[in-house]
Amino acid sequence: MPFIPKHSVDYSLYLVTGRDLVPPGHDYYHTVEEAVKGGVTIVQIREKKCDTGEFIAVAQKTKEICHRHGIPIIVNDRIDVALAIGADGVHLGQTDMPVSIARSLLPEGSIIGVSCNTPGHSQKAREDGADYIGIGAVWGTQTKQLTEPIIGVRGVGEVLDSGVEIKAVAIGGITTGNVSRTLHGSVSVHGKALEGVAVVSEIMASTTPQQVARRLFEIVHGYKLAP
Ligand code: TZP
Ligand code: MG
Repeated sequence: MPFIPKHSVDYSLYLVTGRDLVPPGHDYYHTVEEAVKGGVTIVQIREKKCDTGEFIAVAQKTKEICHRHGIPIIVNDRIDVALAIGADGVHLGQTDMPVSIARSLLPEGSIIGVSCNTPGHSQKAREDGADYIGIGAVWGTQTKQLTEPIIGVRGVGEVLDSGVEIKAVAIGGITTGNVSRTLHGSVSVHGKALEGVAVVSEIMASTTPQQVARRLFEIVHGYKLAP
């Protein structure tokens, strides 16, 4: 059974890790902990360049930080790693394991998120029983080699509408400078809004991750109180 009950998960500020982005002289675990102290509400561990043993070791230590602060940890792509460390859930791309199979393998109560880029994706994620969706890329990003077009805030609104009951975060190029525009501009024609934003480099590459996370959280929180 995951540590964090899924009904209580707050998607306001979703940190996706990027170990290689941490500035020289700064420590990855310290960056994550500082960001959590600043207001990150959920963490996804994303490792594209290491072997399974290292992934598990880094994920385990990252989980300990998250759980010490009472927030969930989600593993990108790898169900086996999620099971190995007792994560709260997994995040799946469009070409990863189908939601139904992931659900059957993971403990009851696990969180499953899906990356969505089109209204068809979010409709399917909802039908498949995903818990949340990540929509993007909303802006240009250096962090990931994109295989799909950048969809902008208008595109995010369209994807939001089709997956209407699922909680959603936007991802891709989100910074303290554009987070407000991202939230306001993404509201769909039917009034569906984002639950939060997911960021990688704005926090991971910062020399002051706690301050950056706090600023992002304040903006998201302010928006949710008075949209
Ligand atoms: N999926 C879509 S864009 C992206 C992912 C994982 C990377 C976002 O990184 P950043 O640094 O917040 O632009
Ligand atoms: Mg993937």
